[in-house]
Amino acid sequence: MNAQASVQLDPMRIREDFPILKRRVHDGRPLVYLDNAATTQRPKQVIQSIVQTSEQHYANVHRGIHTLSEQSTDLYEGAREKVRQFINAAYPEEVIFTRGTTESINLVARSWGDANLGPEDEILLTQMEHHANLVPWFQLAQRTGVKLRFVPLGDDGHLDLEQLEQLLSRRTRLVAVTAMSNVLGTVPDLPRIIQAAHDVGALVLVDAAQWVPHRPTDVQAWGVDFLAFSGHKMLGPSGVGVLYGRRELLEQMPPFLGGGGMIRRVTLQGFEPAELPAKFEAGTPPIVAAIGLGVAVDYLCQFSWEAIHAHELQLTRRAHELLQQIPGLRILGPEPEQKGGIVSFVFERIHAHDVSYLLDRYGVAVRAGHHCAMPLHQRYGVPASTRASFYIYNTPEEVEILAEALDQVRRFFRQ
Ligand code: 7TS
Repeated sequence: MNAQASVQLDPMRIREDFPILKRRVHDGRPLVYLDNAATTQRPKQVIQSIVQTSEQHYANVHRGIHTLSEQSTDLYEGAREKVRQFINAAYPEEVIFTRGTTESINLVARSWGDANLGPEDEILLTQMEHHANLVPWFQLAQRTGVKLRFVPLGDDGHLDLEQLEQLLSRRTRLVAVTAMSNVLGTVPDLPRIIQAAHDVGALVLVDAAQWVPHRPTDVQAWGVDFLAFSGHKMLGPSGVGVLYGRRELLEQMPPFLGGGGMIRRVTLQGFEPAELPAKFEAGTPPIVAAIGLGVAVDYLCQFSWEAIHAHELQLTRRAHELLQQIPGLRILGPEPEQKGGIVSFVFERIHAHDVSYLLDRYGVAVRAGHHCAMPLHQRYGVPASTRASFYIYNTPEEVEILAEALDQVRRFFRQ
């Protein structure tokens, strides 16, 4: 992180780097992009990297002994090193490039889970997980008989950590938890969870899809065993993500996908897997996207985490202040100080899809539905919610446009 980085973000200057934010939608209305928890936009530095790699350096990696292949391999491995520093992993081979958070979690479930777990074992999850951190474990349970347990959410949108401590036992082999809820924005007390899990000998997987783009990540300081995140939620390209795993664990785990690139030797009798990280990167990887992710990391590193957090908190506070004044609107989850830049809400008698459809007419892009967290919505007795989520390029004026548009939606449905 740049020690000289200014303490305050200047979203107007940042917006200059994002060509898409100049777009207009519906009768020339300026785009108000508040769907950042789904995916973020890319700065021109990342877009240029995609173009430049494609125009100048593109070839397959780790294969050809020719100039372009060496250049693309250097750029690809350079991106791995940038990601290593970004999350403070001890070794570059602990950074596995995947297609995204979903694939990273499936990799752990298939590889570590299938090899190590059985009917006597338990995995502890929470009621606020994204389906990407639920379904792979359900599938693992179907294959191996492992039992799943769930930490409940309180009415306030926080995890019940006393319950968590009671649910932990010597049978618990893994605790898999999100670092930030994609619906409520809730930030659980990870140090306490990691400590409690390790105390009973369980490993910890952190779903950091919503965390890594917004807050500092230090896998060594946390002592986390696995961490998963996606490039497209942190200004990078889609189609690339990361699985961080502690080296000793990854070394012991069998490969997930088989094919080219992940082997040392193949005969007609079988195969020997390659060393890390190649063992987990079968087939041609997302070369251009991974290099673009490295550029997104560089881009983010020009800001301090304090400045990013302060900016998102300012927007979230303003959103709470304005939205709470709208009759019939209820915000789900914790207060702004206790969560990330995510504001999900329900409107009495108006379906989230209608809200989102009408907001779009005002140029405002939000997400509506269950946000791939159906059990969380079941917990609060609502089928769906509408979600506004903020990032470094959003402005207080955009939050005001959201609030005004929501008031129009309310009036429209009152008629
Ligand atoms: N985990 C969390 C906490 C997420 O928010 C998401 C994506 C994923 C995992 C899956 O990431 P992917 O890159 O593999 O798709 N969340 C959302 C969302 O909230 N709206 O669209 C995607």
